[in-house]
Amino acid sequence: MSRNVLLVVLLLLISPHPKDNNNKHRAAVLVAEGYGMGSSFMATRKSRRRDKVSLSLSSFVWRRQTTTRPRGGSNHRNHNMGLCMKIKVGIVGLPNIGKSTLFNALAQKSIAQAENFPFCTIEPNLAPIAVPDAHLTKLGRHAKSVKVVAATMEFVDVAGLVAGASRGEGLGNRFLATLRECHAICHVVRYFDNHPDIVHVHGKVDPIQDAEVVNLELVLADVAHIERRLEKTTCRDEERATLEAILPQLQLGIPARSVGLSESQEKSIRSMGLLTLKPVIYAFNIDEVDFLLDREQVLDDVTHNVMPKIQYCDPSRDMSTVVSAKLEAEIAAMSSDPKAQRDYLQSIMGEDDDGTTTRTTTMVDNMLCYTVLPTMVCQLLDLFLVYTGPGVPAEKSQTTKAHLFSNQDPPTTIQLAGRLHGDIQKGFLRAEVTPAPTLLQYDSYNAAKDAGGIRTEGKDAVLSEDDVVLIKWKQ
Ligand SMILES: Nc1nc2c(ncn2[C@@H]2O[C@H](COP(=O)(O)OP(=O)(O)OP(=O)(O)O)[C@@H](O)[C@H]2O)c(=O)[nH]1
Ligand SMILES: [Mg+2]
Repeated sequence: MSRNVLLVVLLLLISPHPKDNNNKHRAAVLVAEGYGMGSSFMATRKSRRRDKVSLSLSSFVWRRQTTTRPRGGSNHRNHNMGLCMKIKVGIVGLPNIGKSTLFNALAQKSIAQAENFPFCTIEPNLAPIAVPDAHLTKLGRHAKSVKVVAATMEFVDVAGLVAGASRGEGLGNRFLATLRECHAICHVVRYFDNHPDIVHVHGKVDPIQDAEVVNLELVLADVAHIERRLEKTTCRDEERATLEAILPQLQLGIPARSVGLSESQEKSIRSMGLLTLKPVIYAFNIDEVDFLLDREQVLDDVTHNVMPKIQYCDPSRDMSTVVSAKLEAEIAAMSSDPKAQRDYLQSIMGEDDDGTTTRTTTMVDNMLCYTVLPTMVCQLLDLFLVYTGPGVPAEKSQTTKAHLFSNQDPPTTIQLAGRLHGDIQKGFLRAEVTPAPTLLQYDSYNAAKDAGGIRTEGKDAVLSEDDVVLIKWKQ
């Protein structure tokens, strides 16, 4: 019996969850998708290490199938980023290229339906994704907090875009309004081409052309949006002049973010939510074996050889990364513990041929989409974190919390107080402020205070990155 057939038979026989009717189908699909050892996918893999990794991947799927644990369900200005506004990132791309799979990997839960047919997603899926944070856990421990609460940004998974979407093709304009509310765009591009059974709407995998189709639709959607706005008599002065300046550029295929608008011009058209004005991260969805073994090489290739060839993008401003949506979603479904995920990935990657491993723990942490993408969004939108909780008497609160702000509109202490609670803002007396690394040098908050490591500020003091803030207020 071939290894493939054996794998299918075993998966079908030892279904861990009698109620899970999808398991049989899923087992067959997984093998068909190339996880089985005898597939042509494997045959094309020459190197021994690659074979080893692929073998680990097939046993990874095996373990995943036998687990009964239930699945849970810059250079850009951001004038539309109010102090209290939740940062939103829209996931776009052609249909059936792994957007929902990536969304599930980001959320670490199976929220969005991800199936092998185009337009699987109709209604947008939303999930808060934690902002990677170097200080929060340490601050929580330092303050003996019972709970730490990470800052989050919301990722929105929408329906796939096809050529003509701006004119209503596919699911058309239905979700463009959702995207207009987003602060940044994560453009997913299919880069894995070793799974012919995963339907491609153009019949072949061509990352450059695929990205261009989507980009062009965003450009055309903006053209139509601007033309409609210019017809209105309420569009006047700087807004009109700015839109009139952008329109011919868009018609040449230049995204609004590359037009070189002044701060005031950008402000004047803020409410339009132009899609091509939003900063973009290209997430190339690569083959799982490449992701595990050649991630840096593929990343280098997409950055230097693919990105510059994509039309209607701006390689000087847009960012790019590689993800392995399927693998990352599967790992998330296996365990929600980042350490277990990391250990598992390290075990799959194993050692190099010379017996050494070049993948440090940090490197593994930094390759997963739930770390990489929110970090890139922070860079693109120039966001930073401040913390509250340390110094607050235990009887009042035992939570250390991170808050996300924009460097282009940094908060004052009184504004932070307002975000915490209206009463705290109303009763504001003063604020104690210290950078997190400074506070962490002392044994406790009081020790830092006694040693003069904490400064006192009034209500108009502007906060900066990593500040730990204690607001003193009267009830
Ligand atoms: N082999 C492989 N398959 C993938 C990968 N990412 C997604 N898929 C598969 O591609 C199919 C489509 O995935 P989805 O996440 O539903 O794609 P989508 O872009 O959300 O599709 P629409 O919602 O229809 O636009 C599913 O069968 C996934 O399992 C990947 O990285 N590798
Ligand atoms: Mg989808």
